[in-house]
Amino acid sequence: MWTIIGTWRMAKEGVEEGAKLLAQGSSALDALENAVKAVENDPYYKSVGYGGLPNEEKEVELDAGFMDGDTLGFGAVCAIRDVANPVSVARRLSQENVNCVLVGSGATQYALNNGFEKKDMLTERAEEFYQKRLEEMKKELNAYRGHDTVGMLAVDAQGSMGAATSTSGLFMKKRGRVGDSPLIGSGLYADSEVGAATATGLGEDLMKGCISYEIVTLMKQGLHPQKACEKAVSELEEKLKRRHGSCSDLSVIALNNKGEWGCATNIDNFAVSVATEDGCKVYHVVRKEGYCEAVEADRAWVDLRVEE
Ligand code: SD4
Repeated sequence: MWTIIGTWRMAKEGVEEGAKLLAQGSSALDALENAVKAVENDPYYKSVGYGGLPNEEKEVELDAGFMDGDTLGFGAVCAIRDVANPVSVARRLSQENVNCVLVGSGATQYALNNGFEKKDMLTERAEEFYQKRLEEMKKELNAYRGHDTVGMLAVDAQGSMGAATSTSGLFMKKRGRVGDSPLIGSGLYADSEVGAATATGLGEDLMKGCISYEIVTLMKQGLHPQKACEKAVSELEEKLKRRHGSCSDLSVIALNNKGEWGCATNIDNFAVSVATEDGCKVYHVVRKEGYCEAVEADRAWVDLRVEE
């Protein structure tokens, strides 16, 4: 038994690649790194890796996190520039005992010193979006519209688990801004004795609930991943509305060490990509009264490669 699951439609090709590896007996960690790399390398997706949208200075600053659910080893890079695969750097850092989280030029320097590929991550297409948004912003449109993170979770045939994230964060963010995605407990968490979780949405709000750690804790208390996701999202949304005055997009997925998975959201267009021995499927996450339902997406929609 093995399972790999990722946030959004954009995870699909990566999830399929991870699934191939898991089927051949690879570790969850190898499957995750390769799966996330596939999304990072695809210039079509504007919120992860190559082709990701830049900050307000037109620089592509990327965040990635990686967690080994067996050892609890954790590594992350924040606001890294000019490196092809931030997730691979995060994985390497998860094997270190100190200096596991590196930011900005320090993260880039570490990556290049350790043989990771240097790459200008700004594509022509991303630059066009940037120029267009500059024009739109003159009319005072919200700069932050359009942001997704790929977060993936896997359990392998040995029962080992991991979690990995990668994102360009918010479009038009301030230089140096870091979201939840590379932060342990907020953007991701994995514990092979229980399960793993990862989040996507507005980092500033997801962080307020340390939502990935919260979901793993709920699973540890015996909740099914689906119930744990629903409870964590609805409680954080309620708490933020009541005490902070507002709550933005919160979407999460979780997987336990039995291969059971769950997903929840407070928005209308969240989707998840899941692969098991039975194949790979993409689901829309549909909000119902008090719960969320994963409804399989039709083939035509999947083939459109919608960027949610
Ligand atoms: C961030 N959580 O940087 C990320 C962005 C994201 O869907 O996931 N958007 O705040």
